[in-house]
Amino acid sequence: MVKATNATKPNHPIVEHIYTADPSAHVFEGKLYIYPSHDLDHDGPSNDNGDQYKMEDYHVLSMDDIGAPVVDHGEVLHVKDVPWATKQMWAPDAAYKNGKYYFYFPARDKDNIFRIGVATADNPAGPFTPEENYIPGSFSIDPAVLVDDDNRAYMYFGGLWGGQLEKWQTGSFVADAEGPAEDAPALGPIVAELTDDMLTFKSEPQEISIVDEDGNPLLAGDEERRFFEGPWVHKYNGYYYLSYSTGNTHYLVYAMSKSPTGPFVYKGRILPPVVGWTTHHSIVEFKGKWYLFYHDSSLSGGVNHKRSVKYTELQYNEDGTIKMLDYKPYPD
Ligand code: FUB
Repeated sequence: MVKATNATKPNHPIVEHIYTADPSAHVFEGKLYIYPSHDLDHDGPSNDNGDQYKMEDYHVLSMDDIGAPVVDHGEVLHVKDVPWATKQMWAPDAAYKNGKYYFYFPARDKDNIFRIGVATADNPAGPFTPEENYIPGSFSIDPAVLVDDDNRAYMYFGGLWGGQLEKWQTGSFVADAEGPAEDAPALGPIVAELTDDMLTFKSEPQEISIVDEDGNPLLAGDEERRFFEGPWVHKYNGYYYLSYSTGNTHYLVYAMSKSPTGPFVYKGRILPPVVGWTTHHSIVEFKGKWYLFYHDSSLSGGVNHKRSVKYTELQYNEDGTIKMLDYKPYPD
């Protein structure tokens, strides 16, 4: 199904015929492509493990220009077509390298453990053909891939609580592992360089350190600043910007580094809490302007697992820091 909506406006849902979340936006072939989660419209209960996020498939959306109608390219991958996956197709991302498009997605494997898979296509709208197995050595959720200017590619991933990051502190999955004590360094997101074929990790995944202006690691009890989920890395004026959600305190925040693997220095907030529990975003440059793609639950009247993708322009201060945005769930 290919469906076009009416023109879009900043801070309004970009589509209303399905619920969408976790938007990863990229410019491919001169257009904006958005790779979101596809939230199921169900009325089941919610819990802290995220069982309400029962997604089964992915759609790809595109816009010829900011404000143009959105094309829904239809279902591009379904869990039933992924040999290793069983459920919960959460926040995805896509990348382009060497003439091919790569779609990265987390899902639970047959042991109920979140892993990250990859699927490929010859064009950005898919459909995508999954690899037989998940990426060896992958774990947790929320993959985001940066193909750097030197053509090296890095995957950033990880998420606490339902995203299982706490359970991998020893390097293996420990089902009953808890997070660090409040006065211990917080868990950071994970980075792994991808192999040239973009299908496996070139190096052992490593934890990213996020520090304050004095170089001290953010602590696990610092819940308004520490990493929770949804890492995204973009580049601007020679700096790498790592932005992420603080989860249970509901902010989008960011940190900066001169290196793609950090350490990153915490800088501040990008977006205040939105309607709904989760907040998840991407940042993209298109035709000389910068945009934040994000989601909220305004269209569903606040149902956490029925979210809608929106976008708004993002601006920098002269020193390279990001101007914090206002948020209005129901703008004019
Ligand atoms: O969409 C399911 C999960 O909710 C994502 O993986 C998280 O980042 C949060 O947005």
